[in-house]
This record gives sequence, C-alpha cells and structure tokens, in this order.
Amino acid sequence: MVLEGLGKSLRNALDRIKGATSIDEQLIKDVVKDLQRALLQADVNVQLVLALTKKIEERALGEKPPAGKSPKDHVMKIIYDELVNLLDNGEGLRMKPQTIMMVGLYGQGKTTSTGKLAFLFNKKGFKVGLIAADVYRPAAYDQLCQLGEKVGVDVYGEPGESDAPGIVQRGMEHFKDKKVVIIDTSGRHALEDDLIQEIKDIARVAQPDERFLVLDSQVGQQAGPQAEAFHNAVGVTGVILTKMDGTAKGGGAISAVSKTNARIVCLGVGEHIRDFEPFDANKFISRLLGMGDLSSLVEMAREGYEGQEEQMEETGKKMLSGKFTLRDMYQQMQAMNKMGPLKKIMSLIPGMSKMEDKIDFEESQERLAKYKHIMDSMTLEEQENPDIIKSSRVQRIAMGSGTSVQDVRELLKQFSQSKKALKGMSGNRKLRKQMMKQMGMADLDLDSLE
Ligand SMILES: Nc1nc2c(ncn2[C@@H]2O[C@H](COP(=O)(O)OP(=O)(O)OP(=O)(O)O)[C@@H](O)[C@H]2O)c(=O)[nH]1
Ligand SMILES: [Mg+2]
Repeated sequence: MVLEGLGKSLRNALDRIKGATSIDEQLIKDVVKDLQRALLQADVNVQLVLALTKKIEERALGEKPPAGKSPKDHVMKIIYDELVNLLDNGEGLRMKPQTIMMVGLYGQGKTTSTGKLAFLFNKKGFKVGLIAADVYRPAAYDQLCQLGEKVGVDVYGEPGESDAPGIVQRGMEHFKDKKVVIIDTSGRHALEDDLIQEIKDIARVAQPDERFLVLDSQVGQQAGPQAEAFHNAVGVTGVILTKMDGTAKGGGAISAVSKTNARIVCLGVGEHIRDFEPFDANKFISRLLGMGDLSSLVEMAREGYEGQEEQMEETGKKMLSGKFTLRDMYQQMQAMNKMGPLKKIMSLIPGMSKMEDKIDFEESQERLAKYKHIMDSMTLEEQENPDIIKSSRVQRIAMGSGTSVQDVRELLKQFSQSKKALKGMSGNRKLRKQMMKQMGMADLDLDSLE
C-alpha cells in the first residue's frame, strides 16, 4: 500500500482511541503525540504537523460529540476530517476534453505519467493525442512512441528537431480533432533558466487547460521550492506525485504540495501503465487509516471482470443470498487473479488492511494456485455441491490434481468457512444493502433472494 509505514502508525494511534475505556485529556494528548510522531517520520513538514495536530487537539477537547455519536467516534472523525482537509485542494483529474502540459525536472516520471494519463482518458473513450516536445533527451521520442503504442493512442513528434515550441504548434494543429492532447516536455537536473524559458514558450503556444507538475515523491522537502519555481513560470494547476510505491516517506512531497495549495491530481504507484490512481483525498485517507475503500475495490473488480459483468452480478447475488458454491468461489478466485496482486486488493477492503501484515501474500498466491488445480480435478457436480465429496472422492481429487488429501480437505474447510461467513453477512441487512449499492445492484429486490 502507498505510504505503508505512515498508515500503520496512524492506525496505531487510532487503536489507542478504540482501546481506551473513556476519552480524557491525557488520552487526547497521547494520541496527538502519536500522530505527530507518525507524520514526522513520514517526512511531513514540521510546521504543518504542528498546525494540524493543534487543530485536532483543540477540536477533540473543545467539541461535544453530536447527538447519537460516541465520544470515541467523534474524535476519530475529527482526525479523519483534518487529515482529509490537509490534502484536499480541490477536484482531482477532470475527465473532460482538454490540453494538458506536463512539466518537471529530470527523471521525475513525466513521460511515464503521460502514458498513464493517456491510458485513463483512452479507457474512458476520449480520443487522445500525445506530443513529444522533449528535445533534450535523445530517446524521448521513442520512449513516448512505445507508450503510445501500448495504450493505442497517436504520438506526434519530430525527431532531430530542436525547436520545442514549434513542434508543439504543429502537434496541436495535427491533433486538432483529438479530445485530449497531452504534451510531454523535457526535464533538467536542476532548475535552469533555459528550461523555464522553454516551458513558458510551450505554454504560450499550446494554451494548455492544465499544467501538471510531475514530482517524484522521494524528493521530500525539496518538492516545495520546485513546485514554487514551476508555478511562477507557468502556473501549476495540479501535481502528479510519482513513485509513491517506492518510498516509506512521501510525506515531504505531500506537505510541499499542500503548502503550495496545488491540488494532487494522480498518484503514480508503479512502473506499469495501470499503476496510476486518480487522487481523492477522502479515499486516500480512509485507506491510510485502514477504513478501507469499497468503491475502488468494486472498480477494480469491474475491470477484472471486464466483459463478465453479468456473471459478477450473478455471483454477487449468490454471495449475498448464501447460495454460494465451490464453483462460485473458484470463479471469484480467477477474477481475483486477474485483478492483480492480492495485497493491493486487501488494502481496499474495510478492516482488512490490518490483516495485511499477518498474511503471507506469497504463500496465499501459491495456495490459490493449488486450489485451482484441485478444483480443476473436480466434476461440475462436485463444484456445485461440495457436500458430496467424501473420502474416496477426496483421494481421487488429490491424485488427479497432484496434491495431498490434506490439501483437498483444507480447501473444503476454507469453503465451508467462507460460506458461513457470507451467511452471517447476508443476515446483516444494512451491510448487505450497502454492498449491493456499491456493486451497482441497487435495484435488486433483496427479499426475492431469500
Ligand atoms: N516505481 C515507479 N517508477 C516510476 C513511476 N513513475 C515513473 N517511474 C520510473 O521512473 C523513471 C523515470 O521516468 P520517466 O517517465 O522517464 O521520467 P521523465 O520525467 O520523463 O524523465 P526525463 O524525460 O528524463 O526528464 C523510469 O524508470 C520510470 O519507469 C512510479 O510511479 N513508480
Ligand atoms: Mg521524459
């Protein structure tokens, strides 16, 4: 998960509240200390930490919980709200026709993020064109062409030409029928006058709706002056923080961004084109605090199930009605595998982020593969109705799948446990309704499932 260390220590601070018998001044002071330590360790700017925790302390001590809310819940809500406020500088990525110009220093992730943005817009059905205006790095044009090819969008460039604003002018003309045009520009090792002049010239020619500053989240407090200099040159409208996957810190970049009042648009969380998350302060903080994020889970599930939506709805219905068979579990596992690393998914499930630490993910992936072999060796009837699997069948299945009797029993046990858990959940009408809604199944007649 992004900022794993920070998330963990923030969750510890919240656990202190959850575990307390009552909320008093001492507890609030201790929690505030925990929060300060956690944020400082993640490299969040000191003044910002102090201002934030002072506000939390004042509100936690001064405000009375609204009717119906326990003091514990109220304090947690205050912490949550203030953390969201810290990062919420307006709407993230706007999904509409536009021209975007990418700026930033050398190696921050401009070109990669250009490809990732193209992927997002393209997926939403916008016609996208990319302009290669990096005339500084020799292989820049080829790099962008490769990304364009991967995503399936057109790239305009003039290899060998050194007049970047000229390329952009011709590129804009070339792409006048495209809905979204993204301009990749050059970087430098440090802020230099010629770079600043170049991006000013490009901005004048392209009149971009958005000027996105691309910042490597590992730059820490340096992010502040960088953001300021680029802002003075072209008026930064948003920030893309990259390499959030690779750093335990990242708070430096976040606080620098929040100080400059720029909105965070997206987070880069890996080298691949899909490793990109439109930023939403609420979602980000709820995940960091381990409150989970059902809506992005459902989004990922939808992608994993691409073209299988009906089936997903079917499985969803079955899950919630308790009519869940081994075959459903198998289909779910297949979809889960498609959805990518289990760990990423786990962090999105409310309450699961805590379990993340306890589960050995390599092992569970291996176990999934083993379960798959076992289920492949079962008849359809056995998959639909695992109760009929008695010891002679267990032996046959183990032999057929190259696993042991113990493995097969383990799978059967896991299934009966999942089924029991789901049954419990389906009895919880409120939770069930919420899940149905999140899955886009709000119109279903719940009672017909029983
Ligand atoms: N782990 C990780 N790597 C990233 C991310 N974004 C970019 N990278 C890597 O960072 C390196 C630099 O990325 P580029 O996109 O080429 O950076 P740039 O800003 O275009 O660099 P210049 O054009 O040289 O200024 C590449 O190896 C990318 O794969 C990210 O979110 N996570
Ligand atoms: Mg580049």
